[in-house]
Amino acid sequence: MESKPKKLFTLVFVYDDHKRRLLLGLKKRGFGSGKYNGFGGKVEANESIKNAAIRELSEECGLNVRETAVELGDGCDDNGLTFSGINFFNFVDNPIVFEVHIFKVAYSNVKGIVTESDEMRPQWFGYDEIPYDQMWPDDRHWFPSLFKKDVTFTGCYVFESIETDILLEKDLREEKRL
Ligand code: 6U4
Repeated sequence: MESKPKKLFTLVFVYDDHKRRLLLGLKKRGFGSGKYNGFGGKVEANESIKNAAIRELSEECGLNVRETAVELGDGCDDNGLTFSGINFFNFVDNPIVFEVHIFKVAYSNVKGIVTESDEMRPQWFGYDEIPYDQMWPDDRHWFPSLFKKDVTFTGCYVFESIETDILLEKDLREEKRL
């Protein structure tokens, strides 16, 4: 996998500890359509990964990260965004590995109204009602790490093909958050 070139993506999860719920979006078109996921997409040329994450969150569900967070903590930056981990997705029949940088942000730290976009239909799910059967098969493997406050993670997943979601290999490492 290391020898394949990598393409950068972002993925942002909005969580609400007060109501114990997570905002997911049903992908309406393109890659991963019909699945629930966080909000994200490709990092554009000359764009930082973090700015791409903030842009995609806004474009896909109408929520905007504040310049200064209302509630700090959980390893977040000044604007409330917490880096959670990186997943590498290697599709055996695809020459490029997806490198997905994952962030989370508390609902109290974003502004705007949750709004459906051309790409995503947002929906809240209780922490105990995550719809894993309608998500990428790797998600149930690394989601527990996403919810832990004191770790970041690195995941490596091998899929049979870019056309199917058959997962062949999975590996997850957690690191203590510094
Ligand atoms: P366009 O159509 O150009 O706007 P864009 O929104 O830039 O697309 P898109 O939708 O193709 O990019 O991004 C795919 C999203 O799916 C990224 O956030 C990464 C994420 N993703 C890809 N494979 C995944 C997997 N196996 N598990 C997962 N997320 C995955 O949880």
